[in-house]
Amino acid sequence: MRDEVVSSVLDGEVLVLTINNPPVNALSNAVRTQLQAAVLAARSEHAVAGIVITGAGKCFSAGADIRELGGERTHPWTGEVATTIETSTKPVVVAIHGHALGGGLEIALGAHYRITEPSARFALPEVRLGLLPGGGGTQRLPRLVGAGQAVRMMMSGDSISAGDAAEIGLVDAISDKGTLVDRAKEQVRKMAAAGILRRTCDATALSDTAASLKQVDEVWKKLEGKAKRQVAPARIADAVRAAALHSLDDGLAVEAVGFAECMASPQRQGLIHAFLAEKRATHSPVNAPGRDIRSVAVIGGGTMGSGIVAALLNAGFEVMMMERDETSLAAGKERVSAIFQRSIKSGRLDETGVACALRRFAGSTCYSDIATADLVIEAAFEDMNVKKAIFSELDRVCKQGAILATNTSYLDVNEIAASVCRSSDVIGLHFFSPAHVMKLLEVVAAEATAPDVIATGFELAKKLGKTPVLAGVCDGFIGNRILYVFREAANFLMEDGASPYEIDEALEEFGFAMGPFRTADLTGGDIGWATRQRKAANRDPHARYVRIADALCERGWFGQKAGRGYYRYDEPGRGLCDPDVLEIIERERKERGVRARRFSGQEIVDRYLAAMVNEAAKILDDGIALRPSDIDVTMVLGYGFPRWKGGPLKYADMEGLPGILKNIRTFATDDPLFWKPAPLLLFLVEEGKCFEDLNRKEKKHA
Ligand code: 3H9
Repeated sequence: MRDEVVSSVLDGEVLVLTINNPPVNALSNAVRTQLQAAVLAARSEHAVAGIVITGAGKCFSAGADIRELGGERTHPWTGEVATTIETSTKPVVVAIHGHALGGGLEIALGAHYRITEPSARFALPEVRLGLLPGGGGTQRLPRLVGAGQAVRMMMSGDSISAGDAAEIGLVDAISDKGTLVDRAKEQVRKMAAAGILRRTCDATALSDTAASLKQVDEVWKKLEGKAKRQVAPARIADAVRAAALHSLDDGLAVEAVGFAECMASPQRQGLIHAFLAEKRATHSPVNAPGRDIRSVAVIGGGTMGSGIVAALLNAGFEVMMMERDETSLAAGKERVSAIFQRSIKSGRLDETGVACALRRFAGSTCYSDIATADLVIEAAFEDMNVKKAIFSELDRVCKQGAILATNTSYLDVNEIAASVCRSSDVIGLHFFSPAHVMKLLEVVAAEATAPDVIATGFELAKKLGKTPVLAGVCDGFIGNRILYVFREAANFLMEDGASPYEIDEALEEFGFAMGPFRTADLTGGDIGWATRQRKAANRDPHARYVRIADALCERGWFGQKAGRGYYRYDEPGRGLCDPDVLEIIERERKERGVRARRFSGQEIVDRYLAAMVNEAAKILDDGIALRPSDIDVTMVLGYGFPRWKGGPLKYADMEGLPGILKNIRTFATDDPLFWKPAPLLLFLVEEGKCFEDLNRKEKKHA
């Protein structure tokens, strides 16, 4: 017997169809088939006067089953189900709670009346997966709410509240919590008795064609620059223009062509990979419940510390900021306050929300004040002795069972853990700056870290709205270890003949938010300089070392904050190419006896990406990352890797690993030490496998 994923119950003359496909009522093939069959059967069922469609569990429906997308498209499609509902001769009312997303909303748009709980949210987020709403959404939503409103929703993928949905005409009524399905039944009875069918295809929000086309153009013009490398937004604009110009059927045909183009695009593969990779990373890698965390102390009120404080306050924690003296504490508090002021200005928070958050915030200069904290996050200066001194104080004052976390981005968490009497309570929580904005959290498990401490890191990330990635201990963990290597590849390219501007341009053209030299100017050259000095004693004497960055730092050209770096910042803006920098580079080349040669944009991308992929494979070999997709998540969320390419290892799979290995071997003829192929890469190529094969294995932390 096939599984029942749509149940039907007849209540008087109302047929109630309930989608029951946990966890999010995704529209799998079985759901679509059973829903379609039930609505069709009701047509000839005399006992049925009208239909209510609702969802079991936590939401109405999150749309197409993302794991099925990309496989063969099977009938009935979401659009066919929506049309079957729309053309039903008996009224259909949908009752929405939780979420109506993507295909879920498209099904609802096919109905004759939409009623919702006040807390429900609505979105057509397909664009985030490289798709357009292919279940009739591009045609029905604009007919209902107007072209401008519809195209904004579809191009952003953002969700709107029930209140906003009612205001724009997307839903017809908001019911009290708990009475949703009863209200829907009542409504369908009324409509059946009065013989009313309100079909979305007859809605008139597009009746002024010229105005509708203008609205699409206006939204598109605003987004074109941002979306220019992506397929889906342009196809959404085409489909909504078609909705304004043509009949529903003709518009649906344009939608179908656009959808097929999006499905065939590698961007769709990259974006869906990124979505699934994030979901996979979020699962705790240990079989243990986390510890209860209510109050958190943050040591250090600098940029990082204050960002972490803001993130914690936003998530509802009681937070204490610790600083060494009153002046530093006042400065730290000022930074937190500035973050909240910016949130008010941008509309992310209102005055009441900020006041409520700040009531949970306190500061101290005395360790004994944090004795009762459940979690302490040290975000002090990046120096092992400073960290050890702080952890020794924490060891002395903190209550038993408190978790002691360090936000170090490079230092040895095992060494920090070994310096206290409760090593199993120590963990790395590596936030990315600005910590209240960036979604990535590297959860660094030291050798002695207890499983429930790791689980707490994962639970904390979820509460903060961040994506956790488990990392082992090594210099730079996952992200910064790879960063070091691809930055080296960029430095070699620069010394060998490409200008920093050509390198940035090639990589920005590839899709990185910023090239490596623009990024260095933004983050400040002094940090990297200090790291290089720290590592100088242990550097392999045979390893190539490019001195150009040091030469800039010696002149105080630390980047944006100094007004000069690789670029000149004479006035606020993106920075100008600097002939003085090119002269310094030329001088360095001469001193090294390097004859500059030209690199095409493609060669620049090939070297940069090969370095990234090779180091990522070494990280997997070393057991620092649990699976390839975690590395993709890290690079997408933390290092500006273009999401629509999925991440470096998805990119490598799509390019083909043999080609990447061939490139590495070619580059190795100049520098065999740097370009030594990772054993895992050699193995995968030999076996004819790819990184995705390793994602499929269920992984747990050892
Ligand atoms: C679409 O509809 C195309 C149409 O136009 C049709 C064209 C013909 N499918 O996030 P959570 C899983 S495109 C399959 O932790 P939350 C998720 O992976 C689709 N699985 O919970 C996770 O599984 P696991 C457009 C899905 O409460 C579990 O559900 N729709 C789907 O924080 C729980 O998820 C979207 O893009 C799905 N559609 O948030 C919706 N959705 O535990 C994307 C979720 O094994 N989804 N799962 O890792 C979301 O935005 C959030 O998941 C949601 C729940 C808000 C629903």
